[in-house]
Amino acid sequence: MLDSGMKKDLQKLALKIRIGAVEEFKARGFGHVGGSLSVADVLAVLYGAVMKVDPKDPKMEGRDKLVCSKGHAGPAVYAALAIKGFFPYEDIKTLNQPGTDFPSHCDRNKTPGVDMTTGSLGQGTSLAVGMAMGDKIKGRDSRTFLIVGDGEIDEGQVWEAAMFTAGKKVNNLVWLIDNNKKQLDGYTEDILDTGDLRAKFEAFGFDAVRIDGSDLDQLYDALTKQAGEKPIAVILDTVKGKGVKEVEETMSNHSMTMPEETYDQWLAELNSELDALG
Ligand SMILES: Cc1ncc(C[n+]2csc(CCOP(=O)(O)OP(=O)(O)O)c2C)c(N)n1
Repeated sequence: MLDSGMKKDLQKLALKIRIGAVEEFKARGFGHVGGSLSVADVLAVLYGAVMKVDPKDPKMEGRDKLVCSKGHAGPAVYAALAIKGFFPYEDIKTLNQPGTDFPSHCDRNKTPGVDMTTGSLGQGTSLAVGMAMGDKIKGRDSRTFLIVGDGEIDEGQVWEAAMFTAGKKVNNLVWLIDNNKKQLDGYTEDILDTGDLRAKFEAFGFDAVRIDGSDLDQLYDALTKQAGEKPIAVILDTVKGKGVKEVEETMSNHSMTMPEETYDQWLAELNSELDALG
């Protein structure tokens, strides 16, 4: 359970991640807004309170790792890493521009602190299992956190990786499903209903839990839980576009192109929430 000081710090961090991502979109004019905003809270808890990382030594042996398999949420990851001090904050505003180290999708060869290249949905899951297994084999005390989209899990590869994670008891890998109910062009339920995700992961042999993915206390408890023999899967009930009212209320909020004034308006809302926290 978070104490009140820590909770406030994480609330602020989540807002700063949202602000960072929106500033990136503003600089580029467009981007994957909805799916970046829905993971801001989990990223805040991971980078603010859970993960063992060193911004001065991004490849530190024994660090915890993040694989954002829904690689289009890169802008939120970059904001979290910038705030953490991996690189100058201003750099993230080169998002998706020629020659940038901040492409629209995560690239481990470009961005310090990004642990795996992703973007082709599904593939990050198998890569994360391999990374976590490698750590186990090497006897490293490190965990890998894997963020997967609820649309992404339509990819068959995801279930192969899930079966392998549970079957081989890769319990230093934590699966985080961003269940924001939407994918690129509609509701996940309409495109291919995922059914009861917790039951599915349990059936595969996970210790699975379903939480409010924007509730910092619930996130902290789930992410700091010591895994037993079974690996942990956390189904995060989230909202696509979370934290910016207009985005939450826009049906088609996967990739958005907005005029500068709109981004400024979103930033004003987020900054006033941040100010209110003191
Ligand atoms: C293999 C593959 N197929 C298609 C795409 C195009 N694509 C990018 S994001 C996306 C939707 C993903 O939905 P979800 O995982 O729910 O992401 P979120 O809603 O959280 O942004 C699709 C189909 C892709 N990147 N990779």
